[in-house]
Amino acid sequence: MNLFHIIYAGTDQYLKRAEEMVKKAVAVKGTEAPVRLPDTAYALPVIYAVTGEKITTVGELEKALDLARGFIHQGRLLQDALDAGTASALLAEIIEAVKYTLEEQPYKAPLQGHLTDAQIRAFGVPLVTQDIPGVAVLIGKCRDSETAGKIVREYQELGVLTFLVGKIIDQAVAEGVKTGIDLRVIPLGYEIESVIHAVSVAIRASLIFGAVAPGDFAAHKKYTKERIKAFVNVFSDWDEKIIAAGAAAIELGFPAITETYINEVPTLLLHQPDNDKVLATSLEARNIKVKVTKIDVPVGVASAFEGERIRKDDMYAEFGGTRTKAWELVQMKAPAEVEDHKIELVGPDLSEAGTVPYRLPFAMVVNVAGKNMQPDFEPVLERRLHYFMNYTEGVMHVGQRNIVWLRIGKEAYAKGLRLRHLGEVVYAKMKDEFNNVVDKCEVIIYTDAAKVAELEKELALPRYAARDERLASLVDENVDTFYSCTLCQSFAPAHVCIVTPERLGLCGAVSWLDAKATKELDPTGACQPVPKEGLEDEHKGIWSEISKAVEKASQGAVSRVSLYSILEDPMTSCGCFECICGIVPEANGVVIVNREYGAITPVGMTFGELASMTGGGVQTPGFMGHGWHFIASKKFLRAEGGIARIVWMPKELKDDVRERLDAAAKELYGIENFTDMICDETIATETEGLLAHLEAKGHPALQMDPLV
Ligand code: SF4
Ligand code: NI
Ligand code: CU1
Repeated sequence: MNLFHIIYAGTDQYLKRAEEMVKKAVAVKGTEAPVRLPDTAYALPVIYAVTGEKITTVGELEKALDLARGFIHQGRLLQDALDAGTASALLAEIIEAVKYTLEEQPYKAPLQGHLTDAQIRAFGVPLVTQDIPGVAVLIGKCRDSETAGKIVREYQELGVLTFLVGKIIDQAVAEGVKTGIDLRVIPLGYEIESVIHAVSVAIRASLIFGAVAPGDFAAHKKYTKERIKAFVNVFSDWDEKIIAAGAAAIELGFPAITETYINEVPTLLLHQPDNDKVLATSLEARNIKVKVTKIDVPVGVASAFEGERIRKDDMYAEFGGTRTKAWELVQMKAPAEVEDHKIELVGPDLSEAGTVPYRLPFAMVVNVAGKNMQPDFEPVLERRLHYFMNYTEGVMHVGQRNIVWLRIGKEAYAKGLRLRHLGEVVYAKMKDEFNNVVDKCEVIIYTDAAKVAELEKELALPRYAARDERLASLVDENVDTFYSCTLCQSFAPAHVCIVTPERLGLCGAVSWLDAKATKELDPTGACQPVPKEGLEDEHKGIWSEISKAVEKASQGAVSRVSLYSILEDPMTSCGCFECICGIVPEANGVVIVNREYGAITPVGMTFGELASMTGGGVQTPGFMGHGWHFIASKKFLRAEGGIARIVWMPKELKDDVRERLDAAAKELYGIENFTDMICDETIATETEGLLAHLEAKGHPALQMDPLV
């Protein structure tokens, strides 16, 4: 069988359909109508990355067709099948874009179709921490549903981000596989063209995190091949279009593994007829190593279950929320006081429920000991409890400290889950993730109402208070060491975060204490101490030793950093920031937008568009990615006048930061209720309305020195 001919036959089919779709779009919408995939700043991202052309109107789709024809032509001349693969990708994107142009939402749940920039950015942290060790694209129809369910579930339990295309979607759903972006199993669509939405994720990673220039296709291919550990599995029968799509994947460096024999190309196109081995073959082809800790519990434990929700009707038991007391605490103890792997329950277990849902008070006390353990690490370990319990299938955990809210599903109870198992999970994960710090660990769970209340008063509350005191004293002035974090360099090769007590990493996941603990866990790892020496400008946050550390860690890409400025040598961004801040010259201030907010802002851009102005470890004065927690800091934009420059934020973000922001504004400027002076989308999303609000409220930014 001639692979070249198969691929070209597939490409011709894409071309024919794309031509028809464009014709239809012109007839229905006219050439001037906008053509746009939702919530991306990169137009039709694959076409943009490959050719540098931003296709924005229906009329321009003709040009896009020509670009694809160019690849077909070139491939025929050069006898290069991969060019046909690239053409197929461009054509599939045209077809999908027309679907979104003709119809507001062409994909209905559980189908996902196109992913937004914000959704891709949110994958940043789990990708760098290897929580997501790889990306699988499963195409076609398995020989039976049982096999499909088993394979998809196996990927899910390893945390692999799994995209489904074709009949395998129904098969997986029929087997009870839980799907959705939060659960890392994403059904894209039934038609093969929908596979482009997975390609688009990889390509946008290259644009967003890699800061690779649009049009530099060679550099994009290098990026996807080296940094995105993706691969394709084709099940059962294939057709020409599937193989052409496979060629596109191979061109990006993603191997394709097929169940039916087509042909074999070493390391790129592999044949694996045994369904039981497809996972191992795939991981090996991409050199993906997964760490599995076997935990003796009757349900799955995997990071992919973190996003699982337990609805009221599916709930077997509930702790905390508003109905009962629930709290958790990790405390350091002397080695002699901790009995390793002791799991104890004080009070009734789930099986003693009279009625369902069973509501009980809850407390979890985790005692740890180790020679490298420090009291400063207690909150770092404690915050992980949320994740460990959430990773447990059928368990939902919200909150922390004494505002914990826990739900356990009926299905999990039926499978045999009991409270002791939560202790097992926490024990195993603590020992695994903090192996260098935790030598011994014991877990005691209380459901006895009197005990829960008594220990909260005597043990937990004083401990929280002592920690709060320590945290309040943790300001940049009071430490002599900051930390660099280079975790995101696996995706954004030149990016370095400098983490200080008041400025946490832009991902929001790495505080100064986290960085300190990470250094202890992995002395030569991603977080390294940087001495706060060589003061150049205290107000703007410039130290020569810190600039030097950034220069070294960024391999010379950035040589000077000012920690408290957005205009002068600002800190770089990788792309996974929680919030983006950008200046509005008209209002003499800045807007801040969180990733969850999808609509337009007064600078005329959405989160995604603002976010696309910076990233990939490049310094972009006027734009700054940052963590949510940094907003109310006295160091936020201090060089430009501080938090008084904030003129607009989405309502939800305002409400989240209000308490701390108001307190900071009162202390810095003597202003009461500062957050109310800040505009939001319920008041205005254009500059006139914004200015009117600022004037009516007497917002301080209007009186400040010109920002630019
Ligand atoms: Fe990435 Fe910075 Fe977060 Fe480290 S602190 S994980 S480099 S965003
Ligand atoms: Ni869960
Ligand atoms: Cu990042």
